[in-house]
Amino acid sequence: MYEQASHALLNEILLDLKPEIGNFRLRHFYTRLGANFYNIHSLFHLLYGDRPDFKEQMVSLVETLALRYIERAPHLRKSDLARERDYNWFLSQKWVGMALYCDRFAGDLKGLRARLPYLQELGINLVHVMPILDCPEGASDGGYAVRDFHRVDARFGSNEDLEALAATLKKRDMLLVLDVVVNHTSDEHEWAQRARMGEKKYQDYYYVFDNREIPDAYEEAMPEVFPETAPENFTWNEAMGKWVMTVFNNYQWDLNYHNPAVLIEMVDIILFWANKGVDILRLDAVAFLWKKPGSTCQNEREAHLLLQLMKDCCQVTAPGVLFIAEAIVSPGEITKYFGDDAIMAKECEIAYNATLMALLWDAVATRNARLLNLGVQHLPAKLERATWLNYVRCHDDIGLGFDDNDARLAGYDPASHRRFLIDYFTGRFEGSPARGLPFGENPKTGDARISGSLASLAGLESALESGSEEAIDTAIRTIVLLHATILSFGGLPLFYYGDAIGMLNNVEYLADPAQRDDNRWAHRSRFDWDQAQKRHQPGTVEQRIFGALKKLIALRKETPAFSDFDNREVLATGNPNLLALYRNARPNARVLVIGNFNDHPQTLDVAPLRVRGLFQQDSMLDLCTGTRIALDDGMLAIPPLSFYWLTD
Ligand code: OTU
Repeated sequence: MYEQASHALLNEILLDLKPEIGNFRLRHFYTRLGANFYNIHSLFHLLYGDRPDFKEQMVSLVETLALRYIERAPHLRKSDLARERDYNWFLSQKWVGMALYCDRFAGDLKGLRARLPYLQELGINLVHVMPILDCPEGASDGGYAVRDFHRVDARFGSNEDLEALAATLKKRDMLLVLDVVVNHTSDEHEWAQRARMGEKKYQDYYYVFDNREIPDAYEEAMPEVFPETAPENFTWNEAMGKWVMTVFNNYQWDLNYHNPAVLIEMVDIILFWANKGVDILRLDAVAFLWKKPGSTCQNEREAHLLLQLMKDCCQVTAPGVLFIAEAIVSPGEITKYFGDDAIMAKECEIAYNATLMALLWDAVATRNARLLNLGVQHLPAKLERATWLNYVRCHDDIGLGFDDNDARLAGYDPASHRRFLIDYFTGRFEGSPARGLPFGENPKTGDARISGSLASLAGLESALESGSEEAIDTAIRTIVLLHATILSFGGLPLFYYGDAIGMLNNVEYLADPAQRDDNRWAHRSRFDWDQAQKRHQPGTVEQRIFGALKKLIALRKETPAFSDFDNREVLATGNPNLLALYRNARPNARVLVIGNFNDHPQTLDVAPLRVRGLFQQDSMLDLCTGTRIALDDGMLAIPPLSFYWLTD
């Protein structure tokens, strides 16, 4: 695409826009459109250039951007400008997040507003409210089967309640994260209903086929996401008399982005929520956006082009709004969702660090950090203005998505090691204290994933049952160590509601027909406010966990070395039980993070670290305890399942 041709087209489009658009003062809009148009046009052309209605579709896209810009409230435009100026604002160590279900945590959106003091007490200043858009009654995949993208589900409140929440959060310097489910809709969405009624326009919004010919071709290479509950990737729709692609559950219809109208609708939806005051949008299942027979239909180049396009469009209308990529894929693929320089432009500023999450659980099960060290060392470099969303636990199952080569380097056979981890966390492994559940077991491939709450996986449930003080202590240490790692790693730490008070698995879901086949509900319990009260009673499990995490969060926020400016180095320690991270900010602000993942005390020979200027004296200050940790004959001792944040 030539820049000149691009400019000429922009001028034509501007003349074609609806007259009401011209009447507004669109100064920043035009500047931003000018700056991004070449990319937008090129990407749109790559995807849709061979269509006869290409230009009309371009006009419709630009119109969408303009209309949503006109609607954007003055205070949001102001925040856009401020964030454009301070464009690395989200890399700061000051942000600490939590993901929660507003109903399960606080009843509804109004209730959530009333519960903000709990989050603030812990130090949380970024809230990911799990899906709240209108969904059918009954099974809706935890809100990921959306019926109306423009409306908050009445069960949680109204759009006004959400705006009120956004305003309250803003006043408290807290950020709001919401989901946009870009890959699919509920089969009760208006588009699906109209498709079912035979409207061709809406059948073209989905992957719809008359017979099995193309579906069969697709199936040859497509894996199954939910093999137990939703095997295969197509569902027969009787009313329509056609097959429709349903990669996730059979009631979740995959949107067809080969159709530009779908992309334009989705850009409009993204901007709609941006205009409601949402700071960050979590784009669900982005790896799946583009389907092509013969491919796995994940991580396709076009999926990246679509995300670049969404980002560039957002830059024009709501540049202060960030995207989180939810791409639970292999380590080498995840970083591409930041935007690969090789293609065209940036994609998502933030991406789930599913690799670190899996590696941390590996360290818990093996009681060593061998694979963790390798995996972290080999984490692909990312763009500068991009950051990891680091988490230990979320609402989904745990997939063991570390790299096979790293597993081999650590001395494991990847398949049997994964088998061991599944056995360990589901309690099938003799002596394992973990109480997880197997999720998505696929006899065809041998794959499986893991459900269960963080505390139950870390051994707290079995420890409390046995009443063994030692086992309880081990579980609590494990929980705190895992969180200490995500807090000091570099990136945005995202806690999961319930984990800060050690909530265990919950079996209530088994009584609900809409949930009982999906054991991810075991770790999506109703938040127990009575249990939470115990966080103020010294000596309780809740207080031991909550108190420790609260302190660590406060320390993180005070420690500039924990911001994410690619200032992390993994140091070789010679001890496979330790993970040592050198967080290098200004010379005197650097921090040496050392975690011991073993249940026995470990020692570290600090001689090799002296070349980095560390341990010039025979002690260093541990930020967590405020005490100086002294060497013993050149050796640093680290107690079982614990960590230091050492500074000069
Ligand atoms: C996402 O999940 C959501 O987080 C899940 O809760 C939804 O069920 C799913 O999308 C469908 O909307 O697509 O890119 O391994 O990690 O389904 C990854 C299971 C996803 C999840 C996977 C994930």
